[in-house]
Amino acid sequence: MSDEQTELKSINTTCPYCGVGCGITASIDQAKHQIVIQGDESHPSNFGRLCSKGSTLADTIELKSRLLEPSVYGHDCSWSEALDMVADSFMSIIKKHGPDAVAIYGSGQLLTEDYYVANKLMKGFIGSGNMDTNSRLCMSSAVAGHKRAFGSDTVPGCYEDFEQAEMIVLVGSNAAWCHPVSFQRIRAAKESNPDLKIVVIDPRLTSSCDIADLHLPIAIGNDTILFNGLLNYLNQHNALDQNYIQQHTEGWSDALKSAQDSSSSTERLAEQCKLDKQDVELFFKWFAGHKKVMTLFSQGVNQSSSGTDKVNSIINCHLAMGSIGKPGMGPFSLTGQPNAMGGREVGGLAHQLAAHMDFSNPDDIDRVARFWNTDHIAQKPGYFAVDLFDAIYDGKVKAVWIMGTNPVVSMPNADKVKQALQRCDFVVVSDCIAATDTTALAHVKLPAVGWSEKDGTVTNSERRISRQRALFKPAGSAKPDWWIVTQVARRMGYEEAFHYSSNVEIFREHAALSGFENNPQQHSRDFDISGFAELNQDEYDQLQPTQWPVNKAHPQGLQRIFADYKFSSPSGKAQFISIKPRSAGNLPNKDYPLILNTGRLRDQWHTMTRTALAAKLNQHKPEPFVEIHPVDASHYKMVKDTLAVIESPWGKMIARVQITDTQQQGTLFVPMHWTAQYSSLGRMGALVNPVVDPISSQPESKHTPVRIKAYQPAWNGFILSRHPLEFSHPDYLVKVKGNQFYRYELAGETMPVSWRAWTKNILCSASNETPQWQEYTDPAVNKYRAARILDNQLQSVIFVAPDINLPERSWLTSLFEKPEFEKEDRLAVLTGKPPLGTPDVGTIVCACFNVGEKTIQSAIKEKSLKTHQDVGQCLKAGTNCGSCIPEIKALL
Ligand SMILES: Nc1nc2c(c(=O)[nH]1)N[C@H]1C(S)=C(S)[C@@H](COP(=O)(O)OP(=O)(O)OC[C@H]3O[C@@H](n4cnc5c(=O)[nH]c(N)nc54)[C@H](O)[C@@H]3O)O[C@H]1N2
Ligand SMILES: Nc1nc2c(c(=O)[nH]1)N[C@H]1C(S)=C(S)[C@@H](COP(=O)(O)OP(=O)(O)OC[C@H]3O[C@@H](n4cnc5c(=O)[nH]c(N)nc54)[C@H](O)[C@@H]3O)O[C@H]1N2
Ligand code: SF4
Ligand SMILES: [Mo]
Repeated sequence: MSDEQTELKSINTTCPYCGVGCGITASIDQAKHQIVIQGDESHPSNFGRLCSKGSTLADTIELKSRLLEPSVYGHDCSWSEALDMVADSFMSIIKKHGPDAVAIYGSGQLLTEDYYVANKLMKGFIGSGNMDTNSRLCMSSAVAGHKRAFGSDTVPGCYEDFEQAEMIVLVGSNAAWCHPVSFQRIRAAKESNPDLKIVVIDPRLTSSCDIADLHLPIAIGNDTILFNGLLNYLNQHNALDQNYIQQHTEGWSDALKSAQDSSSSTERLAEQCKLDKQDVELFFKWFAGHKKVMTLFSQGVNQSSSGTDKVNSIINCHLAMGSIGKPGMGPFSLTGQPNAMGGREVGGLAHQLAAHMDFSNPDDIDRVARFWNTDHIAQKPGYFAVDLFDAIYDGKVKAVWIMGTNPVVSMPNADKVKQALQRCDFVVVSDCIAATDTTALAHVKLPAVGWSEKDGTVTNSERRISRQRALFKPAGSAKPDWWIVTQVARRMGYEEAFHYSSNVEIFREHAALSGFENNPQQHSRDFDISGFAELNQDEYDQLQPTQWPVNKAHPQGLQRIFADYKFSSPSGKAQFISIKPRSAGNLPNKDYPLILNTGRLRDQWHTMTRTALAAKLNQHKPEPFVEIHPVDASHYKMVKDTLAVIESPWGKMIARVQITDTQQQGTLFVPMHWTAQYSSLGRMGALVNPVVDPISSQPESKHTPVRIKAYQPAWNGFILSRHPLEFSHPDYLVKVKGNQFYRYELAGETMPVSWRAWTKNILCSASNETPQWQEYTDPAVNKYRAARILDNQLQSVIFVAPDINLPERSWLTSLFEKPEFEKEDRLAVLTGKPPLGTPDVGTIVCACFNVGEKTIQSAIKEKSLKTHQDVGQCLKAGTNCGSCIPEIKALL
């Protein structure tokens, strides 16, 4: 180590993004406030691997974008002012209108400790069930399905099952992009065991199909028909485990009858699901022919008005084959958020109470009330997310506290949600980021510590509790969410119940509640971590990743639940559920003939508040887009790379057209990520219908009737600038942070009178310097280009044209990384074409190593590369997280 190098401190923590729950080893340079991120090789959920998002976490740690000070009605203030304001306003509304006039809307991105106290405050002490969470939009169908089948919300299996399985079915999951480290684990399992069968059931041909032996592009919403058909097939082909069915389950004959009623023949089924009959038969044959089958499911299942039924139709098939509770098999719900599971444990959903107890059981209410020592406990469920925002809109709920979620973007019918908050008497938002679509509507903003400062626990998809540890001191005046909640609770008069001085005290209490009057012999509540109830600070700090339950019977935790085939239902048996398939809530019609599907991209996290800060993550898909099948594209006169307006009865958005046969005819796909912070019209939540599942109340985010038409602006253009720019929106604007530049994609309905004046106003207004100015105008064809150079460095370029005939951005953006602006660049910049011999990398494919499409293409050609491994060896592309491998393969 050289003299300048300071000693690095190494801390193990957990990734704050998806439910895979990867362990991270962070090497910290406290003095420079810098970290180096690596996968934690000892963490059993990832063994050292990270995906593009986890690997770039260091790039998201910046002060500029952070919410640093509390504020009340737009004015920064002290913590005590802000906390008093929240407590007083809540109390006065409760006094006037009762406890149900206030609500908390939380998130699977809160730590368990944060979540626990928020839930305890609302349900235990304010005395209302009005604490719901964004998990209502994410996991609630899985929760309801588990509860119906097992009597408890329990994920039976674990990641180790991937290696033991003979067949893995991915239903409504694009794990390649959304659970990349688990996906790579499955890929590796397949590589070492080519007999492992992989089936992907998804209306789109996604990157996850890269390792699939069979892809079933099911028509959106029809999974219950398919799995009912499978149940029927298993029965007809003697693939049942009669013994298991008889001894450990109930409801078989009714479930079978429903399945028989709904799937008269494979032809009919294939027709309904718009699948190939042979493909369906092959899937059924494989499922019936393998003992160790795992079915991994995610939002294509949960986010549906039949979401809960979809879950149970899957579980039914596993129960019929006796494949639950044994290694290498079973239904497996992939959780979305880092602490989606922890939120379910504390009871964060409005129908839940705490620690896997809920309002449906009066004994639970009594038990929790005694444990919390309160006589104020809520007696009934509160509003579920969609109803909650309707109740706010209608003035029934007059104060809401939103923590760790961005509902103005992520809720269905999001324009109404925005109006609801605009009409609400009192809106409090706790966030770590200053400018979000939701903080924009807050009366009180409370700065929460973000990842790298937060400290506590999260639980991943396989029930594994891991520690997130603080790497740095809080930024500005930011405070932990648990601290903020307890301070408000104390001000509301609940000093004693919220007298915590550290997070470990909260964790201990949560652990104790999970074991309170919980008899493991009777399987009364699977969620039992009473083994942690006595943890001291040091043990908490050293806590190793552990799968619950953790109790006397399983002091080290437990990999698989239900191995004894004892379930948590009153009879101790698992329940078959009779499934009668239903169609989606709103079907396409004459005015809205297409179906809109929504979902995720590889490199962005939800509403982009953090991932958009990492330049590397913005290169793969820089702009909101809509995917459309070639036949629909020609029918609706869509041209590649132009803009389109998509409208539903609820709202509209504008997105860039991508024509692809990975999309089914009659359907469109848009990513869920863009917000008003990064795009003027890319907030897709505005379109999404507020239909919910009748059992889980989870919104149907994957199926909204829409129409599409070309957006025909008078001009198109883009600006690249070394510094962020402020300008009043043209009609279409998308902002992208790059490495040492900002990119603005633009379009407008009217031409400015003078392009020169318009441009100078935007690019030069903030500075009084006299830059060198290069420009080129062709008024005859309405083209304009200009470059602004200062101290021999490119400051900004603008290109405008009446059509989309504009230069590629990749070479131009590389000029911002150059220390000196060279002579040939100077000449080339206005043509937008690199000087001869300059490499142009093209669109970034590998975000981890920043390798572009054109670089890969030319290496393939020049070096005759044959496989993705060859490309990896030559360029490193695809060798870290592996999520770009499908794209590399496509280039090959
Ligand atoms: N990169 C990235 N990763 C993430 C996230 C992120 O924002 N970015 N978010 C995390 C969170 S919170 C979640 S919940 C998970 C979500 O993870 P996933 O559920 O895998 O992600 P989605 O893209 O929402 O949807 C998955 C697929 O469902 C398909 N689908 C739509 N309708 C149907 C249907 O009716 N049937 C079937 N079988 N499939 C259908 C869609 O075409 C889509 O490809 O991802 C987590 N991981
Ligand atoms: N159409 C459509 N809509 C969807 C989906 C879909 O597939 N399609 N998916 C749904 C699903 S599964 C989900 S999970 C939701 C996600 O939707 P959201 O929860 O709205 O999305 P995020 O961007 O994750 O919002 C998290 C917010 O919390 C902040 N934050 C991060 N860490 C902390 C913290 O520690 N404390 C506090 N106080 N704040 C923090 C972030 O800056 C951000 O503003 O979207 C849902 N909406
Ligand atoms: S797969 Fe990626 S996003 Fe998910 S936990 Fe691991 S590193 Fe984080
Ligand atoms: Mo989610």
